[in-house]
Amino acid sequence: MPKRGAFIVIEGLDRSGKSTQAAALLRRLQDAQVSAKLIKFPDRTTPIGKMIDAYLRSESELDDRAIHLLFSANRWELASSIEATLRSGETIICDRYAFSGLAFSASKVRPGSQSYPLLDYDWCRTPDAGLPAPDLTLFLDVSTDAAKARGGYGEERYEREDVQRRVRDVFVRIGDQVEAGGGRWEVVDADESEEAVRDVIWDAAKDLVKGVDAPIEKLWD
Ligand code: 2DT
Ligand code: MG
Repeated sequence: MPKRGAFIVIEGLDRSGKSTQAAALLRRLQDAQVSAKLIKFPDRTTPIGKMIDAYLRSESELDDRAIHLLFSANRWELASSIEATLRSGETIICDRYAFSGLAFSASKVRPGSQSYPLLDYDWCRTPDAGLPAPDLTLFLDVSTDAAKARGGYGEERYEREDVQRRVRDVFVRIGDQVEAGGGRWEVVDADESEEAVRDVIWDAAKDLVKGVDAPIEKLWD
């Protein structure tokens, strides 16, 4: 049987260099004649994605559970196309995925509280269960200081230091859970230079991108 493509997810906080690194990995794969494509969540181009975009730009208000489910639905819209692409032998690099969905929602706190969760962690995890699972997740871990030195956060919802700190804590928990379930979760020190991070990512991905024999796993199975 021919090998399928690898499903590689890049996760991290804002200003961690995810998009830059995802693009760099794609170029490197293309240079190596590996068939690959880059996708990104949220995919703001679909009808659901447009609702997400308006929410992130604070042009609309949505119930916290409703927006969580929309982010998940935005992945489910593309789930079968992700599987088809992988089966065709093409590798996918994915800029954010269900782990962002879980980290950003489960890190929300009740109004007036700094630590009391608004949504239950397992409730947040459930809607994404069954999506194609990544073969490798690279978590780009950036410190608050480095993020600031990179020009700081933007104008969108969640682009605030207190939010980012809480999101990071949930990402650490998620990484432990992915590994406990047999998945591959690599923490990459994203305070390092762009070139250094690029090399670490290549080292982690280079065997996988030769193709994968194992079937596509389901997330949180
Ligand atoms: P970008 O800046 O990468 O476009 O992300 N987010 C993302 C969620 O809250 N839930 C999700 O499921 C996903 C994929 C992270 C926009 C923001 O959306 C957040 C940052
Ligand atoms: Mg952003």
